[in-house]
Amino acid sequence: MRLYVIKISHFCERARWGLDHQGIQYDERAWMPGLHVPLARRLAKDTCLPILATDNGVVQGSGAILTWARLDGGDASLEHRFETVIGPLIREYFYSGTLHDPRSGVRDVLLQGVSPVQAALGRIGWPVIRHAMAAHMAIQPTRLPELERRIDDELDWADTLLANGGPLSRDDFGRNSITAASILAPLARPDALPLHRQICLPPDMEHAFERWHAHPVLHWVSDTYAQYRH
Ligand SMILES: N[C@@H](CCC(=O)N[C@@H](CS)C(=O)NCC(=O)O)C(=O)O
Repeated sequence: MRLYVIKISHFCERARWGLDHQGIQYDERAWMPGLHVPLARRLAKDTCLPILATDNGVVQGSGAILTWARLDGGDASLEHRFETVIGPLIREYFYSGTLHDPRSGVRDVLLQGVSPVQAALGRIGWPVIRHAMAAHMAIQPTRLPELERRIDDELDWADTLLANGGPLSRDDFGRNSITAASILAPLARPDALPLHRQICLPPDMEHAFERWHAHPVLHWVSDTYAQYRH
């Protein structure tokens, strides 16, 4: 079995963690952003990663992969919010602060783990890739304050979710915890995901990270990684 990923993607981490948690063996193949579009289309219906290729066909998308791995117990509204609101929001925030800046190191992080040919193509084609990514996700440094405010709201919501002891509970580790912890991981930067620490963020973003550090849900993410992600 093979899991196709963009290494730093939090959606790919969600699928990877689910498979690991279920004790499913696979090998991982990293693709560079941009080239993943034609490569994914050759395998599956959509251009999205992660894709899991099994003996019986392909499974595309982190939620579908968790379901395929029989990781049940997901709360539909929690998953919907993390998949369609919080996940994309965090991604846009990261790229808005880093894609345009060669000092951020984001290019090298995005090329980690890809084949030497893809890495060479990625370095040569970076101006085009960067441009295409920015256009595809409406990435602009001027959006940072707006995105930061929206992340504030989502972290408040996630704090409340955790405090209420509903689908996200400190005492119950499973699909909901894997979903929330992996999607929020870029903000908590746990030790288990060193790539996130390799990106150099502008000072305004680092200030936001310091502020966010006070959110109980991000402590919970770090604790959950330390306890369950080996
Ligand atoms: N809802 C999907 C989202 C996956 C997603 O957005 N993957 C990104 C990588 S972070 C991707 O493949 N982006 C490229 C594209 O959509 O063409 C999931 O949970 O798997």
